[in-house]
Amino acid sequence: MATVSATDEETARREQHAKAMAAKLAQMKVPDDWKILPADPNYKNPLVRHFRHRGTVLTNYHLVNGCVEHWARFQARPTDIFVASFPKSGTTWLQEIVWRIVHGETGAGGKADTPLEYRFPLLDMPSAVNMEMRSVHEMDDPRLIKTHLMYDLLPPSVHTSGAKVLYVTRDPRDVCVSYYHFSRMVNYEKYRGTFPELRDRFVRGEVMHAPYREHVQGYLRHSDTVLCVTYEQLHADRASVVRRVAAFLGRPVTDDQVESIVRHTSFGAMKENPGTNFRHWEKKGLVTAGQEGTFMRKGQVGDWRNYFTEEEGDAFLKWANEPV
Ligand code: PPS
Repeated sequence: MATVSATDEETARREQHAKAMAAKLAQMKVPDDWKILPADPNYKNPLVRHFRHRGTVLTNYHLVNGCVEHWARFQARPTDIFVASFPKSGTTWLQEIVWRIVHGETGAGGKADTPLEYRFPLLDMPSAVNMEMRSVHEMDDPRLIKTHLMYDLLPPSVHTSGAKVLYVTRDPRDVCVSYYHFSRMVNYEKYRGTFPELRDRFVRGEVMHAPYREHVQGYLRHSDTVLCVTYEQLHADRASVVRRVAAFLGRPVTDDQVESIVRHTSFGAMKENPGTNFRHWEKKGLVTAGQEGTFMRKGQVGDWRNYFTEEEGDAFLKWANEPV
């Protein structure tokens, strides 16, 4: 697969933006409810800092970009559809399925090879200048919105508007492995610690959007209103998941449509699709082409076996499943 390098102009723009945010952070009074976590030298991007805010971990990007004010202003609509998750749980997979159920192959929602973050932007950041995402406010109805926010941090109107919320979970051991590679891949983190170091940070609840258990259990507690699916179900029987999602959204699908959605959402198809493999990130300098592979990495169930011993895997799973 051909790699694309960021232009000098893009690299310079990104570095300038990161420095401007660091300068802004240095000048601003950090609100009392944002507690900075100790700097971790394993993050080779020295500009990233993690904070604990209202029980979750966010970064200086969230703070400086005013995300809390953005969530407070956000008004959900009854036609909105949210795909929520703890990062690396299969969000992109479920998003692509939802997008195809709502929009078919093309149409009002744009083309399928348009970067998914334009078709299905993230709620969590307001302007997201740095991530090049589209603002949720610019979208036509029905708005398809991704979020990694914990259930209790969602703007209240999400719960009262009648908007539909879907949540995807995955074997936490595979989530952690995928998280490790993602943290290595993105230049805003450039994680260079070992897997056990990242795993311990994950368990301590110090990675972005942690704590993991509270995140997952917070949504699963609302499974009477939130449609919960798993990454493993998407692997084992995607057609059934497509039908469940379509029924939940009140958008019936024919057998042909199910077959087409299943085909277009295989790992191979989504890796080939530059829109779902986030190939534009290379041009933007968000990732360095060729260094850590692409967003669509392995897409497997059980890759954790290459990173945990059997005992470590059992202990991690026991920890992840403990009620909090
Ligand atoms: S993110 O950054 O939080 O939105 O990431 P997320 O989309 O939740 O998770 C990325 C992982 O999901 C895998 N993925 C898939 N696996 C199998 N089939 C399909 N179609 C598919 N689409 C995405 C992706 O490869 C990441 O997992 P890993 O284990 O790293 O490969």
